[in-house]
Amino acid sequence: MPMSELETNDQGHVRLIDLPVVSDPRGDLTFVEGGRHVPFAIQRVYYLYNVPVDAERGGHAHLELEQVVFALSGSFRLKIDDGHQQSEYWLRDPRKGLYINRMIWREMDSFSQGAVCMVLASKPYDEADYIRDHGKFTNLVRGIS
Ligand code: T46
Repeated sequence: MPMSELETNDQGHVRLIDLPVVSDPRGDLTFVEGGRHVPFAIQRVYYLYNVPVDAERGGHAHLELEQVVFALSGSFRLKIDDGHQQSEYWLRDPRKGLYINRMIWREMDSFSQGAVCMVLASKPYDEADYIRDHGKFTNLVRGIS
């Protein structure tokens, strides 16, 4: 995949990313390289598992962080808000990730039993990068201080 298709630093941007898959009689293998399949150098990987089916996660935006979210196993819903429009994505294919740029509000729910969510992140963990108040997020996106 050419890098030019992946340069997405504009604010307010989500999109699905397809990863390669190598299949043979032993099963499927999918791989991901930072700067090639995702539009940033990967500095952190984390995963969510043992998530109760009625749990809600997320509920915040990031000032600078870019991420790509995958359902490695099972499925869940990602609700996206760019401050102007809302959309939702059901992730259930380990070859497909949702790229989430900075300044995007995200909420996650409807985890299936045994779902595993893996996230590739552009920066180390930093609580100061989180916006956890939806009103503050909307004001920032709309340029209201
Ligand atoms: C996001 C969604 C998809 C760490 O210490 N290091 C880490 O790298 C992360 C991600 C979290 N933490 C700590 C911070 C909290 O004390 O783990 C605790 C739970 O984190 P949080 O409530 O933010 O988890 P989620 O699932 O609501 O959100 C996470 C990410 O934080 C967030 O960036 O986009 O997954």
